[in-house]
Amino acid sequence: MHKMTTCPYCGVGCGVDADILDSGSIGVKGDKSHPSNFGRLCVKGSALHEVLGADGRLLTPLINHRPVSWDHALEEVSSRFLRTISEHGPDSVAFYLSGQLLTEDYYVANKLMKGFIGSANVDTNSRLCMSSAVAGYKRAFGSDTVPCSYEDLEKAELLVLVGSNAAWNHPVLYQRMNAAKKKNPALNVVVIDPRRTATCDLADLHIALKPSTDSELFSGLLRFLADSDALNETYIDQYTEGFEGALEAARQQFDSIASVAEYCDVDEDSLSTFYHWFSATDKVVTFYSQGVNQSFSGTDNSNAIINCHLATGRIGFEGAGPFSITGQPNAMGGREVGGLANQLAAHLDFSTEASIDLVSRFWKAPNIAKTEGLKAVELFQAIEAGTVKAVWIMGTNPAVSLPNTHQVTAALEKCPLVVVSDCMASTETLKYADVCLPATGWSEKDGTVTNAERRISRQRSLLAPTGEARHDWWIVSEVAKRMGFAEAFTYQHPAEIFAEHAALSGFENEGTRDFDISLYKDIDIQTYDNFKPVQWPVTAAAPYGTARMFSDGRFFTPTTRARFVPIHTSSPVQQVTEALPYLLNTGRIRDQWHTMAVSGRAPRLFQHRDEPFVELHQADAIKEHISDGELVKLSHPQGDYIGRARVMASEQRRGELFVPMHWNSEFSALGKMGALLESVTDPISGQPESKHGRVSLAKLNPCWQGWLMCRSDIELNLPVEYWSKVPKGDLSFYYLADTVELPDALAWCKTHLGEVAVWLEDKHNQNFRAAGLKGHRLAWTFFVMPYGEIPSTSWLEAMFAEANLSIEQRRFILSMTGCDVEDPGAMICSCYQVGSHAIETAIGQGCTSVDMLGQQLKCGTNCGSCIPELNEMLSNAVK
Ligand SMILES: Nc1nc2c(c(=O)[nH]1)N[C@H]1C(S)=C(S)[C@@H](COP(=O)(O)OP(=O)(O)OC[C@H]3O[C@@H](n4cnc5c(=O)[nH]c(N)nc54)[C@H](O)[C@@H]3O)O[C@H]1N2
Ligand SMILES: Nc1nc2c(c(=O)[nH]1)N[C@H]1C(S)=C(S)[C@@H](COP(=O)(O)OP(=O)(O)OC[C@H]3O[C@@H](n4cnc5c(=O)[nH]c(N)nc54)[C@H](O)[C@@H]3O)O[C@H]1N2
Ligand code: SF4
Ligand SMILES: [Mo]
Repeated sequence: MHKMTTCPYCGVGCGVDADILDSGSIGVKGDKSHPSNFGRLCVKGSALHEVLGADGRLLTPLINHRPVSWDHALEEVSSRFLRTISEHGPDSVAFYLSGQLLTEDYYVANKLMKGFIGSANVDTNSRLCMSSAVAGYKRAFGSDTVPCSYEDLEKAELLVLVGSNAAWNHPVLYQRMNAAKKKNPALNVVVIDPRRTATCDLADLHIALKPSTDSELFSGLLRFLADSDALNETYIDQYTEGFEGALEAARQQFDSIASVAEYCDVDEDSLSTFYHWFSATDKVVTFYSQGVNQSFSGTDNSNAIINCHLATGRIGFEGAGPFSITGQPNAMGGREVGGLANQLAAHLDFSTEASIDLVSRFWKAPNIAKTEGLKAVELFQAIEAGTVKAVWIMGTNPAVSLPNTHQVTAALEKCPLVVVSDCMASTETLKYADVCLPATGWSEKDGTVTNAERRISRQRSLLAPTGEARHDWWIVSEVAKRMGFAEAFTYQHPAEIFAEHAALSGFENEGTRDFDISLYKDIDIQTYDNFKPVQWPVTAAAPYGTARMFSDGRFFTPTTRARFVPIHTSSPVQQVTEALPYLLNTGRIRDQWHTMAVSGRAPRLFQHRDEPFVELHQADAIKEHISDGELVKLSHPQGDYIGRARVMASEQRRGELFVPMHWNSEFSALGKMGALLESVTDPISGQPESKHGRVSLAKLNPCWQGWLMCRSDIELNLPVEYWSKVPKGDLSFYYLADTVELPDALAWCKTHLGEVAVWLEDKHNQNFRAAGLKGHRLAWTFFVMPYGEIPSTSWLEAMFAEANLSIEQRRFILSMTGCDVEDPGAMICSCYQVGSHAIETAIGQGCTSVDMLGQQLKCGTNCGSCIPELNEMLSNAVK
């Protein structure tokens, strides 16, 4: 049976056509009818069926890590929340939510805390993600409105990608941009990013600016537009206010392109080309993401961009607009329900008595919160300070993803009550939970999500919940009932919650608020089940939704005019020092999702990058005596990080390092980058400065390194300085290294791995090899090698598959020969499992284009995420 649903990873929100098989498993492909992806899926979306199943799931509620009944768990949560509130007031409790919850889950949690408990201490991981973009839109438009549609990316004649690595992080949109560029060669693409990323493959111009100089770069553009007669005076006069102030501020900052170029440390000609393109092109979309948001000046960065669009009137028509792209599948839905601590509900906030009164009457909630609550970083500080005494974390892993994770874990350790709702059994945050609640995950959940273009789609339930997992909205409603709010939380089906959310959006709205989906205020279950993707607002006047906002030049400010914001120069707080001389940039890789709780279950998703790493410029590598592939340590007084060096010729600026945000103590000894970042936030939005840390860098110099392959059910406690785990189905592979000698490898094996069946030691060459058996099958293999040598492992996996290992095969394991499984190299095309070695061979044999490689090896012909890398390999071969 086929059901249409939505991918739970990124904010592109691709439609998925799920085939529910009789075996209880599912097959996935892109939903051809979904207007966001038209049948395409990227590698993460195509691997969705590989992350299902009961393995690793949280299966029952736990109190103090021991299984209890649901009744018991719900009673515990509600009674302890009630007690805390009665002793210390409503602001002594908090919820910390996630852009990965469904709108219905989010709505219910927000309603309980803000409406009934009477505190606005509800914040979300979107604080770390979108809050600067929200604040920027609100300052400019009076509302948190994303004006554009994906279609605009295709209709544009100039696409400016700022702080976005869309090739890896919004792959299906990147493919749409790529296709648009092929169709319209006049389309210019500019990428503004300190790193040369895979996205630059599409770029006609890459501006590798000094980190955190974006607002200055766009202020420089505003001044240039004014000086080159490229302003849209009519638009400015009719539809905006505050232009003179913004221009004056820009003029105070810079007097020439040269001065901007010097400030941003970029080539003047490139900057000038960009400025000229921008001023000469009407259809411009500026597409911006975390390089803009995760900054001390994230809100100003947004407004500096929006200022340029308003000054040229490039908003509200096809192919134009300032387009902040959301990251999580339902970041936008969270904004709709008011999931941030400075929002109330349905795009209403705490700024007027009237809006508080409106929501209070709608919810019939006399005890409604009256003022803003604590934002994520402040919230965990308040927990540590003891003012917040009970926290419920749902669908996020703050022990990894917040800055200064030591502070976060210290706070959780101290907090009298930590409740965590998660689908998975093992995350860093769950370790600190007093109560763990098993939530249903993708394929089980049922509700709606809103993607980056305001398009609401259904996530449909395909399979029965695993174990005793329950829907998040159900869990929250049950707690609410037990807290004495039964009347307001009687929901039996997500459709009822959606209908209420829709009704609130239209309640006394009369066109005063952008978010209005009141057409659905009476939606029934059947219509909800047949729901087709649609872009809000959806009202009686716009029953098929709204692709583009602000076409009429009217905004949601008191004067209906859009506001220019004067931008002043600002510097990041985490400046490098003599002791911490390297700037730390953090971000994403192609095949992993955040803290790997879910994507870390699919071995295929480790084939592209399988260890924490540090990317650095070759000049810095030479200076620090670091070679490519060696282990390096990053240090900060708050904590350390160990990863493998990836020495870059020119992709990385000098003095700057890039590390992935994904690894954590579930997957590596010291791979958690949040440990290195300080709790610095944008003063307006409260979003952390996650792209601008400071660290020292040194080579690790281990005395030995080894690798371990074992069956995943073996319990391990590895007392080594560096380990990193690569899941391989029912096997786990570990990289190991230590700066402390391993005097007796055999004894080490016996202590940490169990009985040794065969072993071999060559002290002279520092080689040690051993294996353990379970019956006639391999249980583990452990190899110690001189530092620097990392042989391929694929042949070993074949040995583990043998049910009856012959004596000869045991010998092969020790000699590491005799196996004919070929090493594929780094997995470039995850869809068709094409490794770098096959691609290099094909290039050597005469393939000169991505198309030729695709014809011969199929690589790049499914999701296309690897095309930038294929191009890079082709151009390296030419060199
Ligand atoms: N594969 C994958 N895809 C994802 C996710 C994932 O975990 N994995 N997560 C999703 C989520 S929640 C989000 S929010 C999005 C994020 O999507 P992106 O914003 O594209 O992701 P990042 O890699 O965090 O950062 C983007 C770029 O910002 C650049 N940057 C750093 N500092 C600056 C600066 O000062 N100025 C400029 N202009 N650029 C800078 C970085 O070098 C980086 O290349 O991705 C979504 N998609
Ligand atoms: N240094 C640095 N830090 C960053 C970033 C960065 O670029 N650099 N990016 C930031 C950004 S943009 C983001 S969005 C955050 C992401 O950071 P997190 O939100 O902490 O990351 P996830 O790993 O996605 O955590 C989601 C958790 O929710 C669980 N889960 C999934 N679905 C459900 C569900 O339906 N219900 C429940 N109850 N649980 C569920 C998963 O198992 C997982 O444990 O990280 C932020 N932190
Ligand atoms: S681009 Fe990939 S991860 Fe994002 S929604 Fe589409 S399939 Fe999912
Ligand atoms: Mo995000």
